[in-house]
Amino acid sequence: MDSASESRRPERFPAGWSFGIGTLPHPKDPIALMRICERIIKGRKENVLALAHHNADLDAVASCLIIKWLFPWVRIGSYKSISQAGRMLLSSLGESMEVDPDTGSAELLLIIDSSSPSQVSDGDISSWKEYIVIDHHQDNVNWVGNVYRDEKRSACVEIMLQMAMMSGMSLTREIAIAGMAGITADTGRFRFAKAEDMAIISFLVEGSGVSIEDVLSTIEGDEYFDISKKIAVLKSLKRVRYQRVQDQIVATSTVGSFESAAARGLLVVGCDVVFIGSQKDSEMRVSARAKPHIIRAGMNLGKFMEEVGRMIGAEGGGHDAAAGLNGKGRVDRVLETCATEFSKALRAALDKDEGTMEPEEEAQREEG
Ligand SMILES: [Mn+2]
Repeated sequence: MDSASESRRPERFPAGWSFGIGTLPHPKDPIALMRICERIIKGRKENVLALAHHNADLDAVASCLIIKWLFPWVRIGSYKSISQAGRMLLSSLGESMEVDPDTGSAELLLIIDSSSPSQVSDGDISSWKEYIVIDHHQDNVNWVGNVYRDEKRSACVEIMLQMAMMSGMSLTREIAIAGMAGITADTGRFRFAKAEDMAIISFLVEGSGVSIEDVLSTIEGDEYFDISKKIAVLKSLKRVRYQRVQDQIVATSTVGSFESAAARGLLVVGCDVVFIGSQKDSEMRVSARAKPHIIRAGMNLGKFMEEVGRMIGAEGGGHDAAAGLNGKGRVDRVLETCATEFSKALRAALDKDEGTMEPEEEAQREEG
């Protein structure tokens, strides 16, 4: 889309923005957010760096981009790596982002979408001169100092949109695409979206002329064109092993890479909980995903993976429906432990719901 879409901008957003129902929700703390904008503006002759978390996802990349468009002197970067989807968004917008930028030289760091120092550093931030955290995670309690946290926002990029509006920047096609990409990703493609998120999307679509398809094709393009990802998902289907717990399927499989794409694939075809492993020499890694009804039954994958990690001497943790584990060892054994222990716990949780005991289900196999 080009200037043609500009002319479609509705007149009721003469400045391109407005706070309120159907547009942008009011900032949690407008004064604090304005102060952050002022601090960045004061730093226009300084070395200012917006830093996103390890393997920066769409929300983190989109948030950094909006900051950069708002305040062009801000450098943007990501700790260690940028996710595949994040890289696709960058290339589709003709933008780039530094990987592992030098943080010691920055006079001001803006920490984006990161709930703890370990997500943006090796844990030692003593060389940082000044930093401001802008985040939306509920568990963001690990920072000391200047933190702007709005846990009501489904995506960090929604806070950046509020900053853009406050700063008087007009809504551009690029801002709309970045905003929609961040929200689409962090709401699980709208599965967990709240009315406010949909109102923001609606506002962005109406105000910019960008379509949802423009955004989805940008962020889903890898599913059409990344042949190694497609093959990884197919291999994970071929290698699946599963056990039944009442009416639920607990599955494991292995891939060489693209664990999360494989996990998503297995959930789509009918598994309720999946553990996807990969092995590189003596290092193993497991990604776990569960459907929402498993969480509602009282299960928490983050806590579960943390416990398994403790049992086998590995690092585990994450969120309730998406978690991971990594360390040394044989991934097939770890997957077996995950499936057996999770099934046991799930059975107990479901029995508690039902008040009855089901007979043990035998593990079933389907090996390709
Ligand atoms: Mn986020």
